[in-house]
Amino acid sequence: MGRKFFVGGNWKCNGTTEEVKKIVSTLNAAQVPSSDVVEVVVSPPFVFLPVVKSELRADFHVAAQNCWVKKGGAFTGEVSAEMLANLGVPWVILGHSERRALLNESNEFVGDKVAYALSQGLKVIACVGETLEQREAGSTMDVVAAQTKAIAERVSNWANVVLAYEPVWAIGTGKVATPAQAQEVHDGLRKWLQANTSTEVAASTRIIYGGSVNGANCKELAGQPDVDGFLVGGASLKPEFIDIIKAAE
Ligand code: G2H
Repeated sequence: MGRKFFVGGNWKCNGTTEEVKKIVSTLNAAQVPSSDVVEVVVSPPFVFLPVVKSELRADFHVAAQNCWVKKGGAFTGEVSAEMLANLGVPWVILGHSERRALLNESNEFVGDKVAYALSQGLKVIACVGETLEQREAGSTMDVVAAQTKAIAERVSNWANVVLAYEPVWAIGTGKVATPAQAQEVHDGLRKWLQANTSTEVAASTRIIYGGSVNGANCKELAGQPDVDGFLVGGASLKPEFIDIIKAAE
């Protein structure tokens, strides 16, 4: 089964209204492959979701960068999956390593969030990835498998899940994984899905790479058989994001 290339732009905690509008107008003017070839999703901070959603071209979509783990209520400062669905936000990024590390989000908590967001009709970009210490200790596959297992134990339908492999040592560091390093883990994740979910899920689930992807390194990474797209941070705030979208071709 063909997996449509997926390019996500994670704007993280950046931007003013003016800056956000400027990025949107650059995206709107860009000549990119058709939505039959590439799925493009940008993820502004919560407060900018409505303006980006209303001004962004119709063939690109938006994602939130997080949502609460269960139904909304007395959870000060949180944003619920129901609210995102109500706003017509189709996607949410969950389990980003910055949240796992800085906000102590455990594998189980991330798994619960993924399951709840899916139950509310959202599509999920679920992030996994090892630290440098874990890589050097030879435990990369064990780490990403445990992170994926916590999701798989709570989710039976993977149709609305994109798995993002983001090695922590490559995030925002300019130190991108080599194409071979990315392919090795993506292949390992697909084999894990094959063994622990189903042949169909393993064949159809997009596994995208994130961590210092830019206009110069995207093409070679995109050429790897199990790299089905990217989750882009820093470069998604710049015009070179267009070049990364074009790596789908
Ligand atoms: C990884 C990535 C986007 P960057 O966090 O999710 O960020 O491309 O800046 O490394």
